[in-house]
Amino acid sequence: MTSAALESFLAELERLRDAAAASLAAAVDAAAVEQARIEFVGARSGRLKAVQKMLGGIAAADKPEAGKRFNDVKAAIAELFAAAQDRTAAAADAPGAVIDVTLPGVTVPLGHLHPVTQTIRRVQEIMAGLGFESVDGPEVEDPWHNFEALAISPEHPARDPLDNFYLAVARAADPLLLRSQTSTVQIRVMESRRPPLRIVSLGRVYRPDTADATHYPMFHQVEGLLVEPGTTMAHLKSVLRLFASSFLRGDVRVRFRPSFFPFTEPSVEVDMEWGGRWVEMGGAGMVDPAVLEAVGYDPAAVSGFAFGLGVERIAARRHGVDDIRDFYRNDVRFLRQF
Ligand code: FA5
Repeated sequence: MTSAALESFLAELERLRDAAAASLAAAVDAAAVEQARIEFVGARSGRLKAVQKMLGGIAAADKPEAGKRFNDVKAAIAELFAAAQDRTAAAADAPGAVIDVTLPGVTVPLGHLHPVTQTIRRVQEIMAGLGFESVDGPEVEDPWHNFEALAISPEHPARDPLDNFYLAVARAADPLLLRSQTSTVQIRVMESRRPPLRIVSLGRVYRPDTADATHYPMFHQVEGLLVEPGTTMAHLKSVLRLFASSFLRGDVRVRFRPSFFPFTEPSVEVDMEWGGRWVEMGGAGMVDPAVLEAVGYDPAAVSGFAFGLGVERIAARRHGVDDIRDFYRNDVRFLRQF
């Protein structure tokens, strides 16, 4: 059992340590630190010395414990002193010091926007010039906006759980998923507005694709939608060609190849020629009348076009990057180049 003498010795040690810490924390200059030094660790009448004297009254069996605790507190106080001395010395340097304005400054390294973000902003800027307003949509979607309103039927393979990130938190009767395409935003905008419409939406989409030079499981798309009376494929091609020429800086040719998307009719794959090579950039087509009906528009009165391009793909094309995984490796030597 701990003896009463040891207990009061340890309590005294603790009080001493706390008092020294408080006193040093309050010391604003070297003189105050020196005063605290004399009070606590002064060789003749310091408080530490007084506590040390109490050691004599401690039973022999308790001595090792008492001695160890004494040394610990002594070391802790010494550390507090060193820190307070450094602090007050640094402060002393500051206010009175003469500032030499001719010394070279310290350069603060500045970062910049990620190339994918730069691409998104550039696309928004170009499309704004063509009258397209930029809008956002949620990344967590319901099957209505990701599939049904886009005429993707329940048995369509695009809905397969192996091709989508369904969320485990959702209820079976009420599933949710990370959107697999930005075409969801077409529906959200058409549900809440009346034509005429010209919007672009740029954002993240998710697919369980294996990463390779042209695929990543999280990537970005640019969705474009125009709904106005009398819209034709010629308008679609002109807009894409104007966009491509501005974005890739040159007279870029655009080619359509017949394709299929459940929500456009006719549907095309969009290729762009750049540096003598044709590259697939995305899909497009005339908004299917079934989609116009699903959002309450009259397909007899309005028509529209839509397109969806891969942001990483167009960024890679623009900058001569041949592996889109480089955008996400976080290697600053690569990112610094943009
Ligand atoms: C679509 O996603 C359609 N929503 C496009 C569309 C919009 C068609 C409007 C008609 C009207 P697709 O699955 O082909 O289509 O993807 C479009 C583009 O996204 C591709 O051409 C490619 O550039 C890019 N892309 C697709 N998967 C990946 C991936 N895993 N990583 C990076 N980019 C991808």
